[in-house]
Amino acid sequence: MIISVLAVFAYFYPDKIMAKNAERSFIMVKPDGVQRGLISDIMKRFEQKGFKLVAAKIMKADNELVKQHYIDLKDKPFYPGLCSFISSAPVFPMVWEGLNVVKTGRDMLGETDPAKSKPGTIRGDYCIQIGRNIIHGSDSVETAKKEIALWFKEEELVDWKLSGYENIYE
Ligand code: IDP
Ligand code: MG
Repeated sequence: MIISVLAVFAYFYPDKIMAKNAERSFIMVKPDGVQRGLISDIMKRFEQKGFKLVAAKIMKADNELVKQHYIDLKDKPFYPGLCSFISSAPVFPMVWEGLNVVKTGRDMLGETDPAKSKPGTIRGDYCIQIGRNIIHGSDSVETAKKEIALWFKEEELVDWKLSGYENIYE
């Protein structure tokens, strides 16, 4: 019954279904991950999962950009050190698209503290301490929108169709 209601919904409102599949997350390899040569492995995990890469670049972020990115943490004692570390060397920001990519992306990253992250997650597999946890991922769809706008210009986001789309989504 639920399936047929969904099928009817999908038939009449294909754009709504597409919109869900077009959720975007801001994922960034931090300087420690870049220096340790982990960009390709991280990209591979998102790509093989079935998510679509919409934007990516290597860049050195200035301190103002990083301070804005982490503005919600401005009262934390680690905020100055965090901002100077993230702006100290190149980072690799990306935008990935797909159904529930924000939540699934966070699951793929693991916990903020690598010591609490399960093996099989990115932080569980590749790092040890919280201040060198190699990767950032948006924590909500709203945050993702803000972060994408902060790090990328509209023209850097590539609109394209994944040829394997029908083999990823029902
Ligand atoms: P998240 O990256 O898992 O979303 P947040 O709480 O948003 O975690 O913190 C942002 C980043 O700040 C973390 O990824 C980590 O690099 C750093 N951080 C968080 N808590 C601590 C801490 O207690 N000591 C040092 N660095 C921290
Ligand atoms: Mg966070």
